Amino acid sequence: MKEAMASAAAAVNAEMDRLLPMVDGPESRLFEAMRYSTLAGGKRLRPFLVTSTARIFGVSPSSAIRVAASVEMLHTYSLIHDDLPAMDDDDLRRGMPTCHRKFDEATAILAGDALLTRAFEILAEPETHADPAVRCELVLLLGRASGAHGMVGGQMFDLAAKDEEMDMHAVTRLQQMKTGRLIGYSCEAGAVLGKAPRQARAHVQAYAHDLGLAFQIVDDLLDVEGDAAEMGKAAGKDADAGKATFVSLLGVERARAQASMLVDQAVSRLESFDEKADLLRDVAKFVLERRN
Ligand code: GRG
Repeated sequence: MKEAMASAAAAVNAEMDRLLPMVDGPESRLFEAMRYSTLAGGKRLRPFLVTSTARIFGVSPSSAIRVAASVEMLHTYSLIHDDLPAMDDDDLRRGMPTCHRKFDEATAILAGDALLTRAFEILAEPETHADPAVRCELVLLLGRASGAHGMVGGQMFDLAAKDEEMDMHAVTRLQQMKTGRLIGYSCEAGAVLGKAPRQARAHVQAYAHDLGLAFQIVDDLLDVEGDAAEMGKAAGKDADAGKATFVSLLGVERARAQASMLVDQAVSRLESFDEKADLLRDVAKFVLERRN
């Protein structure tokens, strides 16, 4: 699994390098910041989900890798903006100074904006898929997953919820919007590229839903138990901020059991697929065992 993830990460890194060329001129600092944050590392989980799902449906690797690069750019934008002083005010991301620390706040805002925009531009380009209807659907789904009803809405919910009492229902909804929707998109995009039948697509969506929740529970566990050096970012931030999380509501043991149950359930959603879905089965286990 480690090898499969490393080789997929290398492929998506090369594609992002190609899709984000440096330019000369007064705007060169913007490109430097975009490349700094995007090529800085990270698990490349979302790209892996795109290419692994695309594999089930026989999608050409050149299409899948562009969609994988696009979602990683959008994810990187969210991390850059999340780290800003107006949000989480973090100094470290992926083991390196955050974008605004390395450059400056204005450059970091613009780098995030430009990565977000580039992500949609890539989807709309003809090289992504020969069928314009497929490209259009990818744009629509990414907009829904990442916008006010998805990730950005989830971030607003998170900011509004600080110092508020939250129950399991509220925390689940918040995390589903903030993190789950983009993970869901990453899986669904592979099915859209392969024009998967409705039933197969529903199985992939169900898998992604469970995986997204398990991912977030593990994220909450790592915030409590993880090692900052291994994670490349600060730990203990949720407790410091007095945030309600799956761990604060369930406790460590029940949260771990819940994540494990969700991963088993995610894998069971793939029953109707053959061995081509093995990477998705294996990555679900990786999500449970990850240390960063
Ligand atoms: C600022 C518009 C805006 C949105 C921010 C996703 C998000 C919303 C903020 C990220 C903050 C955070 C730590 C969320 C918890 C889960 C998460 C998305 C972690 C980071 O994703 P990983 O673990 O990171 O996949 P790498 O570095 O491996 O890509």
